Amino acid sequence: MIRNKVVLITGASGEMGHSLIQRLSEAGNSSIITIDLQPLDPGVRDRVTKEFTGSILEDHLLQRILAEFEIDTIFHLAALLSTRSEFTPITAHQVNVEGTLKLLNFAQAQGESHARPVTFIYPSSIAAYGMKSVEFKNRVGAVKEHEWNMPTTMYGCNKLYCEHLGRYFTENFKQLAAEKLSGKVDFRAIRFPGLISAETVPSGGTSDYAPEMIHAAAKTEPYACFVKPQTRIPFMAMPDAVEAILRLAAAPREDLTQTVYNITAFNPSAAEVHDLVLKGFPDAQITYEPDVKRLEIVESWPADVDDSAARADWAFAPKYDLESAFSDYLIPRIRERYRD
Ligand code: AKB
Repeated sequence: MIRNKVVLITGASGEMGHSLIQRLSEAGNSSIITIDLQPLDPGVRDRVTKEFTGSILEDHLLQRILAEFEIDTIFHLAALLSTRSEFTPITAHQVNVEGTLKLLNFAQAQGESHARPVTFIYPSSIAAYGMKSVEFKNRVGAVKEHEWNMPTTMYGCNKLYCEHLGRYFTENFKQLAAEKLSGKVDFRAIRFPGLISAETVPSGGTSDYAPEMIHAAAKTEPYACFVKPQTRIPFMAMPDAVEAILRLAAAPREDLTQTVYNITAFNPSAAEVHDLVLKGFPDAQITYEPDVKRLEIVESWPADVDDSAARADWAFAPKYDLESAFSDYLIPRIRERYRD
């Protein structure tokens, strides 16, 4: 029986999904299928082989995909982000944990059916960390993957636990491969910092203040920032985030010394982001109205992360630093986007 070989993207309508579809289809060597509750943006719809509208929690959807397609790689982007997850923690657990477990099990069934491991790319987050205090996080600086794994949010707990679930499935795979049985799941995770995209505005996250500030300025709307001027976490530009997941997916398994990797590009304070926004949009009206709960979440995330393992193992190298992310990517692209 012949099934079509494809790459599966879950949560494909989200901010990273659109950029990933564009990059994969431009590279031209993979057919793409997607799952999301929301329909894909018309701008990317014709780039995918098949779009499934529905939830990753629906077994019949996964069964249909299993019957029709042979999947090499899964980019599992579907998740409820950190702020939204605090409002609906049980739903967050269902989507973020039970959804990921279903997908891992699905990957295992795929791997068994074509006797090759399925590469499973999982975007984790700096939310997996929990720093004791602002003073402490600023003092310790860049944290390594194994340090301060004490998340304070439901989303952070979900991400950290799913990293372990993925490692469990992969160790199973390594053991089976050593015994020359069929391979199953090859799980690889990136702990992303806050992401800033020129194309989309995120929703439901807590690092959203930086992209919201820039997009509001471009639309000449006032913006009240929900963290303090001195609040600091790591960030990166969306094209570098997409390049990173593609690079990790393509890395030879034997080069990977861990299943979870930090990556980052810059770590400005909110005031430093504000200054760069003013350079591009001098009339921007930005004020600070910290939201106690959201500020507390951001303050529990590290001020910086150590990404030396990603740089050494799979040559992670972001193109944009803080200045060039604004001057060469964000300001020109966002200005273009809102031009009337
Ligand atoms: C969020 O704010 O929830 C995400 C993240 C840092 O994982 N952007």
